[in-house]
This record gives sequence, C-alpha cells and structure tokens, in this order.
Amino acid sequence: MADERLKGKGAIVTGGSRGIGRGICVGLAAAGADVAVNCRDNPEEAEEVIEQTQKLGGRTIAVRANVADRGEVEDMFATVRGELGSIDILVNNAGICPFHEFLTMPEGLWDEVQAVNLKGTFLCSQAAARIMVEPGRGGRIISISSISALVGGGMQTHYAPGKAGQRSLMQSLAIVLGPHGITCNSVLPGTILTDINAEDLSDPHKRDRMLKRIPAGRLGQPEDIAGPVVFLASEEARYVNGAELLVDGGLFVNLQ
Ligand code: NAD
Ligand code: RM4
Repeated sequence: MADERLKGKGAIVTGGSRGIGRGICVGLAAAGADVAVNCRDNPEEAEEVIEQTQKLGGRTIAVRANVADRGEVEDMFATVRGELGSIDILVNNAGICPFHEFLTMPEGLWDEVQAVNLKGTFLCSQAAARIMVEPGRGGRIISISSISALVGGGMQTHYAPGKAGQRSLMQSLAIVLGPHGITCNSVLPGTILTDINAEDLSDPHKRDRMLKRIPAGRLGQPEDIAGPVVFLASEEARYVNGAELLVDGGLFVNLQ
C-alpha cells in the first residue's frame, strides 16, 4: 500500500538537489508530499531529483535562492506557496563545511559559514512560520543540525558552533511557535557520505578511524536521514516539539 502520511502537504527542502537534501526530497515525496527543491544557483541542478520524485506521484518543483539572502528567501516562499498551494513542512538542510584550521581561520570564512548554516535557518524558518501561523494552518520545521552540535571538531571551529546554534534556535522556536500548532525539531546526522566531506574522508587514516567508531559498521548514506525527517514531518510526531534525533549509527555513544 502506498505511503500517504504526507499526502496533500507542501514541503520546501533547502539545498535539496544533492546529498542529504536530495535523500530527504525523495523520502518526503515517497510519503506523498509535494516538494519544492531549493538550489542555491541553478535550478537545473535539481533535474535528477525532480525526475526521481515525480515518479513517486507528487508534484515537485525547483526553486532558486541563496538561503543567506533575505530577499531571495522571501521570493522563494512566495513562489512555492503560489505553485504548491501551501507550505506545511520546511526542512532547513542547506549547509557548508569548508574544513579549516583555527589559527589561520579568516574572519570572512567564519561569517560565511554562520550566514548559510545559522542565519539561513533563521531566515527560512521566519518566512515559513509567517505562513504557518495563519489561523488553521500549523506546520513542521525541521533543521538538519549535526553531531557537531554536541562535540567539537578541530577543523570545524566555525561549523560546530553554527550547528549548535541551529539546534538551539529550534528549541526556542518550539516555544514561540508551539501554540500555533507548529513543531520545531532538529535531526543530528553523524558522518554521512556526501560531497561536503568527500575530500576530508579521502584520507584513509581518517576514514578508517571514523569507521571503527561507528557500531553500525558503516558510514551513513543520505537515505539514512530521510526516514527520521519524514517521521518528524508526519502526524505521528505531533507531540514531538523542541526535540532532536541523533542519527549516527551509534557513533556518539561509542566513547569508551
Ligand atoms: P552537500 O554539500 O552534499 O549538500 C549541501 C547542499 O546545500 C547543496 O545542495 C548546496 O548547494 C546547498 N547550499 C549550500 N549553500 C547554500 C546556500 N547559501 N543556499 C542554498 N543552498 C545552499 O552536503 P550534505 O552532507 O548533504 O549537507 C546537508 C546538510 O547536512 C548540511 O546542513 C550539513 O551541515 C548537514 N550535515 C551533514 C553531515 C555529513 O556527514 N554529510 C553530517 C551532519 C550534518
Ligand atoms: C558533519 C559531521 C561530519 C562531517 C560533516 C562535514 O556535521 O561533523 O563528521 O563529515 O559535518
């Protein structure tokens, strides 16, 4: 029987054309949602994921916007609302992690990481919430934070604080938006193989060390994140608000 948990729901996934975002778009579409795939630069980047999601039956569109730019974000939400009819689910997935050591970290790189990962989450959440607070609507805001919100990273002194901020923002928004029937939660992936870490994990020593720490015995795949996001977007998760779901194959707890 077809999964219809999200039938009739409109969703936006930022940074949806690649990696984890792409897996989430496919997961939402497989559960019946209509999906807007956000791309930073070129909507053609979304062609493959649109082909994949359309086969699943729902409507899928591509929409361009830099999530760090308020004007572009506002235009994106207006376009998606017009095209899909409603916006019930926002997944703040867009993110960057330009690995860099601390002592020589340029101020501009720090700013860029916070602008995309944290301010982008603020801008998109605010734009979504302004629609979701309208009487009778409600909604779901889900942010793809990280295991890096819980632990440090020697080459992530810009990224980890931003990811912790993203998780913290969801907690505060859960309080503000809960009375409007909007839940705000975070998903914290562990190490998932995507373009963001391909170069970092090409170091066999690093990859091996990471693999040995993961009780599941493998690095994560984008599809591993989709199920938890669909759950948080669904009616089954109606009473989950201000929470986080760590999806890391057991990496975090494997310390001793
Ligand atoms: P990725 O590089 O494959 O995908 C990132 C996506 O974000 C791309 O589609 C990119 O175009 C988009 N993006 C970047 N800047 C943008 C902007 N300004 N506006 C709009 N879109 C923008 O990496 P990924 O691993 O799929 O990362 C997705 C999210 O998951 C990120 O927030 C990342 O921090 C988080 N995450 C990843 C891992 C991992 O191990 N891969 C672990 C934890 C959290
Ligand atoms: C994640 C986590 C992963 C890393 C990516 C880039 O949040 O820290 O281990 O590979 O970021």
